[in-house]
Amino acid sequence: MDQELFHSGFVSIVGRPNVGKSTLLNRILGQKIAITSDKPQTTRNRIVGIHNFPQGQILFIDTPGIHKPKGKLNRFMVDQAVSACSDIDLVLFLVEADDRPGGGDDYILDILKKSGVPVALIINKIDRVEPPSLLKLIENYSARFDFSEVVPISALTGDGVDRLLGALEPYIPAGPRYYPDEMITDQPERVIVAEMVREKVMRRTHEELPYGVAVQVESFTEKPEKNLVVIQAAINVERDSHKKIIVGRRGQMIRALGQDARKDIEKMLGTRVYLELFVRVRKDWTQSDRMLRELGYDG
Ligand SMILES: Nc1nc2c(ncn2[C@@H]2O[C@H](COP(=O)(O)OP(=O)(O)OP(=O)(O)O)[C@@H](O)[C@H]2O)c(=O)[nH]1
Ligand SMILES: [Mg+2]
Repeated sequence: MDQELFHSGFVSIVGRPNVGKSTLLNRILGQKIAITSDKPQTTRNRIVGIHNFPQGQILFIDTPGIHKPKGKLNRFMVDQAVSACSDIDLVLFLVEADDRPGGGDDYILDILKKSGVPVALIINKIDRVEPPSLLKLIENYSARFDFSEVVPISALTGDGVDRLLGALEPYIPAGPRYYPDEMITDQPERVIVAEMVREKVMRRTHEELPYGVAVQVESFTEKPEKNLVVIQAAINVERDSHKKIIVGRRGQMIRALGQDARKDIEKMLGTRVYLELFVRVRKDWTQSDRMLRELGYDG
């Protein structure tokens, strides 16, 4: 990279649900801005993470996993991801080291072929496999697409991530600083707070419930003299029966969710946090254009 010039570029992180895209973004930034869970379809919006280095800036775009969408919310999610596959400098196509290429990958690779952008194959979760099995996997994927780079990593342990950053350099053209260098994401604090609450719901609930949850921060009051932020957030669910589960017996579940979320939020904000959660039923909101819009899923 030319040392005289500033370089900047956009790099999307794309792949099937649950392959570790958001974990990778957090690992690159060294800070948690994107939520993660062991359930597919955790991420719903595009999230920009800003990676600064002395001579440049890379804008990484975390995207929802690309899948066959059923329903309006899922269609929104997939649109978010697909739109991050063009007009950028490089795509990181993430796959799992202990999986094999399938129809879901072919679907994404077709989109990438049409967009014509360079694509790096990033084989994630190498902590789960023995190295020889990677060769076969690389061969299988390489037969399907002409990848510009192939980089094995573990987003969880950080193994290979510095090498990945080095491999990206040639794809980052000369360009301006898009964001001030103290900024780490385009997401407002309130949005990340809401996402952190949703993450705890994703992690503690099962079946269809987590997929019908949307969180809104209703108030966010800073009390600098007390080194405290007071936050009220609503957990929106689709049904009365889901509300019961989120509240839990004698309020046990909602208390646990609040405690988990508060720890993450305190870490992010660097202050003490008083977090008040409540649950609201918005019947079948994932199917209503109006309610999707109100909850921030409106393209
Ligand atoms: N063993 C292992 N697990 C990983 C690694 N990277 C991510 N995971 C786990 O994989 C699961 C999914 O991670 P996410 O980062 O939420 O995946 P995602 O691709 O963003 O998923 P969606 O947002 O649903 O598309 C989580 O349980 C992670 O802890 C890795 O390198 N090794
Ligand atoms: Mg994600």
